[in-house]
Amino acid sequence: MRLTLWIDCFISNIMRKSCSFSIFETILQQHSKTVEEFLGAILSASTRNGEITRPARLLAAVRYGVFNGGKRLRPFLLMESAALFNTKSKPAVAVAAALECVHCYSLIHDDLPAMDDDGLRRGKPTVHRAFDEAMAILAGDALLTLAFDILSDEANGLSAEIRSTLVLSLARASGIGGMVGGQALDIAAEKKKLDEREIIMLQLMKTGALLRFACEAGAILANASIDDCARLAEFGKAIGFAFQLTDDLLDVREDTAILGKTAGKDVIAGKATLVALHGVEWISQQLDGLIAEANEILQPYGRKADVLRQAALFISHRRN
Ligand code: GRG
Repeated sequence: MRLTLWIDCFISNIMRKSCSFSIFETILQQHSKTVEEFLGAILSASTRNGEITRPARLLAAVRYGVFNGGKRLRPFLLMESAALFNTKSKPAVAVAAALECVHCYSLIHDDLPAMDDDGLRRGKPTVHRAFDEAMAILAGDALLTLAFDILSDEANGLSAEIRSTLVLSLARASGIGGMVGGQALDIAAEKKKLDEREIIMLQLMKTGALLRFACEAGAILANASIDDCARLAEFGKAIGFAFQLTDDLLDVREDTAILGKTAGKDVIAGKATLVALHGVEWISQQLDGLIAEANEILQPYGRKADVLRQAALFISHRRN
């Protein structure tokens, strides 16, 4: 192992035990507030040009599924990736809000009886429990559609070319060969034991694709070079994998009250996860390697990328 990687692993091990994420947490909260304000305005009862009316119960279900205490990690990653390239914040907020719409839709649909059948999300009753199944399906559909509305709207201040690149990238990340495809593989995995390669593929798609998009999109909207876009995509891929490994760990380690969603579901469903396959210690080592990799990818950006470095650490130490 290269010396720098070894040092990174060593530091991340120490930080794992004693780390405080104060700068990261402050900026996470600031970005979260900005994105929630944007979403609050766009999810008001007022119609937008071309709409007819917004049914009150549907709007209430959508708002319930969005404003229920999410960490807003994807918007944060997107806005901080964009900030590396000194871009204006207005377009980044809009694109971040669009991404959060897709994320919230995925959680609402994931909780449905036909999918994970979960009653708890972010510590509160899931949308289909608080409203009903039909409303939860429609709320998810409305959010997915709204995401592409926001991305393609010239009001976000981006050029037509960048808007269409973002629309295409988000469609690819969230659709049949991305998040939705990953969910399909996950459902199939209840009946078929997966090997390591198949589990990694599933995770890259189901959870990794949106996290990767978050980082790459920051560079795309800032009109960064092809190399920078590729670098941020690689960073997103590394932390996306770390995010999922931590999620698997949390499922076996934490209880429902801390997670805000039902704990132990993977074990109960007999799902093949990398924790089940290799054990907790192996996961810890992988996480250290991924943090080191993420740090190395960010090297060209120097201290400017410190907040993203902290984010990588947070992702692999989070408790919910
Ligand atoms: C139903 C189309 C469809 C897709 C579902 C992403 C997904 C695919 C399902 C989510 C299931 C799940 C809990 C996956 C683990 C990783 C994950 C996405 C956790 C939730 O993300 P956080 O922790 O959530 O960023 P918050 O609540 O903070 O927004």
